[in-house]
Amino acid sequence: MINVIGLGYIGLPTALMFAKSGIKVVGTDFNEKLVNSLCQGELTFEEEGLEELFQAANGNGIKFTTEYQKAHTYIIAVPTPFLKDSKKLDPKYVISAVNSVLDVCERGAVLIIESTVSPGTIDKYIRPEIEKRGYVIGEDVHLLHAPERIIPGNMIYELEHNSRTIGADNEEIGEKVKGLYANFCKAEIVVTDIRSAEMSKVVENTYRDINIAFANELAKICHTDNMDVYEIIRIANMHPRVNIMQPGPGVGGHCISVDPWFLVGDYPDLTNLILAARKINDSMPRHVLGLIRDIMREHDIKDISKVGLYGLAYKENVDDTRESPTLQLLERMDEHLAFGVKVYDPFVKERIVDHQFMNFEDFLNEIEILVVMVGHDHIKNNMDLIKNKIVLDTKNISSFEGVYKL
Ligand code: SAJ
Repeated sequence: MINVIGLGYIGLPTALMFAKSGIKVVGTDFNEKLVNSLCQGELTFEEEGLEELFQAANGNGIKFTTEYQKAHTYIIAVPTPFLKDSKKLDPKYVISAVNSVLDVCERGAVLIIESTVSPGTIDKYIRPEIEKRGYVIGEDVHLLHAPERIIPGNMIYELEHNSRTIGADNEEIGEKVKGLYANFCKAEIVVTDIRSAEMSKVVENTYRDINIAFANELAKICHTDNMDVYEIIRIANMHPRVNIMQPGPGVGGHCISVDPWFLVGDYPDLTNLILAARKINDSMPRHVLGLIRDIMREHDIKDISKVGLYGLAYKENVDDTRESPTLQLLERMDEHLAFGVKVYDPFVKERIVDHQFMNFEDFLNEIEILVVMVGHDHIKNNMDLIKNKIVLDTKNISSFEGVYKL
């Protein structure tokens, strides 16, 4: 039996995949409301293919509870909050989950940490927690790190098709856990040591952050001299060894905008490029604000409440708003300017900011300038409704006459 700890964006789909493949699974989360919803057959977030997977797992008897289970294998997928001031990871939830597992687990239990952690976290914080109880790692408890790699919006596909990394202290246990994941993962599974697994995960996200920062810097250069950054990237990418990503209003989410800081924090003298990329991406909401001001000036619009931001999620077709560029933009707007700016996101059903609309048409009726911050399919399918607005499209999803871009 596998006890999956943490039933959020990563833990839940992972638990469901194991259950679908026929393994007995119990999912544990300390959030009672979440557990109750799952027990009643209700999902708590949207994701392509999740509903079908949920039904298949329920059919195979998956259980959800707030209690830790006596099990042989544990997968820990709890949040790893980012401390904004120190730019460091806070391992408190992982530590607490490990301790709760140790309270109930069988001797020889396998403890797999899937949460992304900064390189060195497992040696520094997790091993000591286990050892201080008198357990011998590798005998009483096996400790592994199998960082998740799936992308919100395509999680279910990627769970099956992305390669995985298993960090283990020895090859034998690494191979065993590889066999476990092979129940649903059809791609290559690499066994390595724990530190390399921690580091490679953070490196992957840092690479993406740097690539996006390059695109964003190009957008700023092109804007200055009236060049079309999208056309330039499109042409450059036709070169067989060039693959530049797309500029945008900023980099959000809990991964790409967070993980590079772990390297900057631990190696401040060696991370000039990584830090520069972070700063460029973090500067984008301010850049968008500058563009909004220019457009207001050009059209002689003085009232910021005539501006509407479309999209609160951190990217297209998800409801996750963590570190979202729109929230960053709202934070950066000085209070006078922010007063009254309108916001709408079809995926975000709870009111989380002032002047947030729940209905698209009501939102459109109130504004003159529409700023596309997120390229949800919803707006792509409603282009006709926005054509009579002044549109600043930061996601390059439209092609009609007069639209402003980055
Ligand atoms: N973005 C751009 N331009 C692009 C692509 C993305 O500005 O060309 C922006 C998005 O709009 C968003 C941010 O970057 O605000 C991050 O989105 P994303 O789609 O690049 O990545 P995440 O954060 O959803 O997921 C990433 C993935 N990592 C990599 O692709 C290397 C995913 O595979 C990881 O599992 C995930 O981080 C994680 O949990 O670490």
